Amino acid sequence: MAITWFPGHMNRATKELRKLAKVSDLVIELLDARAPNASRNPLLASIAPELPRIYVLSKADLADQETTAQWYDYFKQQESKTCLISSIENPISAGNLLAAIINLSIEISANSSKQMIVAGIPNVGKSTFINKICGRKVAKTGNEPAITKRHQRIKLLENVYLVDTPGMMWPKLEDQEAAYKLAAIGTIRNTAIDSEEIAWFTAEYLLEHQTGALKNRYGVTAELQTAEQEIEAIAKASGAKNKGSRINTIKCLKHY
Ligand SMILES: Nc1nc2c(ncn2[C@@H]2O[C@H](COP(=O)(O)OP(=O)(O)OP(=O)(O)O)[C@@H](O)[C@H]2O)c(=O)[nH]1
Ligand SMILES: [Mg+2]
Repeated sequence: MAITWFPGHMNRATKELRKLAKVSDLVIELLDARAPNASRNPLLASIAPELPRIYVLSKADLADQETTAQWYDYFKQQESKTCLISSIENPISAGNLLAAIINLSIEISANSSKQMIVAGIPNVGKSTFINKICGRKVAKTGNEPAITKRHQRIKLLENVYLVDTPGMMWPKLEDQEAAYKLAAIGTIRNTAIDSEEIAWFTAEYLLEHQTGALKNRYGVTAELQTAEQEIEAIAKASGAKNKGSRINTIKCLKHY
């Protein structure tokens, strides 16, 4: 099933973002560290190419550490761009953010106000990031895509503002393998996907690329050779079963 998901509020948010970019100084783009390339929204690149950018590799606690380090180096070396890594254990503080901003030669002073857009795909952790930076709950969060529906301007310091934005997809997902990865990490509303299909895609993908991590996480000692064996191991470790002990593949997907 081809995946496409671009509800009306995202279309509206895209238009508003174009206006917002004209009066902002910086874009903070959150990418899911489990799939940084798939989670780069091409619309965002086209909306504000001239603005300095901080990439935040979010949910690093769920991602492969070495791969995250390679992406960090890749973004850091780009002109007018830098990168931060965020995880549950090590969220970005206001101090970390301000240091990154100064590094990009953006001056924070009492004379001029600065506005920073926090943007990215749905469910990547934008609102959580803002709450951590502010040290209090100022934005609504939740573990499903499209929680934030409208822009919200938040004062961080005197003269420094953050704008939380709705998670944005783009109208045509040309790269369907990337779209499947986004579905697997919870970017796309489950009414727009076939969850069973995504569960099998994820099982095959992780078997090919992350067998070691799978075995560690689910305490598997035997060799995992097929996606069926993998799903069975996850169901055993997580109790993802229906009545009659039949494996519930969709629950297994939620457990990754
Ligand atoms: N494991 C992990 N979960 C995180 C992290 N940051 C955020 N989350 C979780 O990810 C889910 C989505 O967080 P939100 O902050 O609502 O994401 P958002 O990008 O604002 O989502 P939308 O507004 O729907 O676009 C929540 O359940 C958060 O607790 C992280 O660093 N690690
Ligand atoms: Mg949000």
